[in-house]
Amino acid sequence: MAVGIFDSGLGGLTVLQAAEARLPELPFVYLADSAHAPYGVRTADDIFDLTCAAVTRLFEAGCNLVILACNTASAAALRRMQESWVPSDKRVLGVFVPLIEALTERQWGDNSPPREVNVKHVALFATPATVASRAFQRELAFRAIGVDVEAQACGGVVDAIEDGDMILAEALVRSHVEALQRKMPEPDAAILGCTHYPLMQSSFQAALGEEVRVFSQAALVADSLADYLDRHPDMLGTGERCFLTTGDPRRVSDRATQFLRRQIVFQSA
Ligand code: NHL
Repeated sequence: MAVGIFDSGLGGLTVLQAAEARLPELPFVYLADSAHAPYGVRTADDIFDLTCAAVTRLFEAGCNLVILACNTASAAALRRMQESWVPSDKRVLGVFVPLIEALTERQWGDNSPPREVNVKHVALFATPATVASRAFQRELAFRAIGVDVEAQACGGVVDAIEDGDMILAEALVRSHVEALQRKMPEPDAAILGCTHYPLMQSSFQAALGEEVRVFSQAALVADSLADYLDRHPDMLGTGERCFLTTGDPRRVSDRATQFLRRQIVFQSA
């Protein structure tokens, strides 16, 4: 049995790379819904339908555990899927809980009541759909009290990164950080809540200032996955590794090979 890793595109490969560093033997199936990306500007219903279709494909490929590496899918679809859709012998996990556990210094799966934590002012940078869902604030409220969250939808940043225009991406990051600072002058932590933003981590850090702690998902999600598999070894077996896409496999393989700087071959989902 392999672990399924889902993203709307290739940004989730950063999570896969961190998971492989942590668990070198991990069998996985990575699915990129390239035909329907970007998700970040879609409606919640649309994101729910697309994510269910993609996760169904990963179940069919033999995955009993699926990680939504996509923040937008985690924000707009995960809770609804868990409540009404995921079969009882399967698990679907998202990226927000690991981020929030790190932010609030909680152990994995600590379900004790919400309590006061060290961070008070948190800036969230994400896609418009993630910001509109308010999923981050809802998940945080289950775990912490007295934390003020200001969310900034970072329009244009993913498109600039996808186009390889890093100068534009950096200028946009600066302007989104300034917009956030007008609402919250002194955040003590910042969450990079989108698969693509870790690529701009140093620009976010520079614009926010060195004293702001910046959390980004790849390593945190990989640590949570390793913890989860320690506790549920039955979820893991042997299996192959493969990359699937709903888009054009040749084009997606070329982009992925550039992105990870190693040969990646996608097959048609
Ligand atoms: C993913 C794929 C794209 C393909 C072409 C243009 C822009 C793209 C933007 C993204 C970003 C992605 C999304 O689907 O919006 C971000 C999402 N994975 C997230 O919120 O983590």
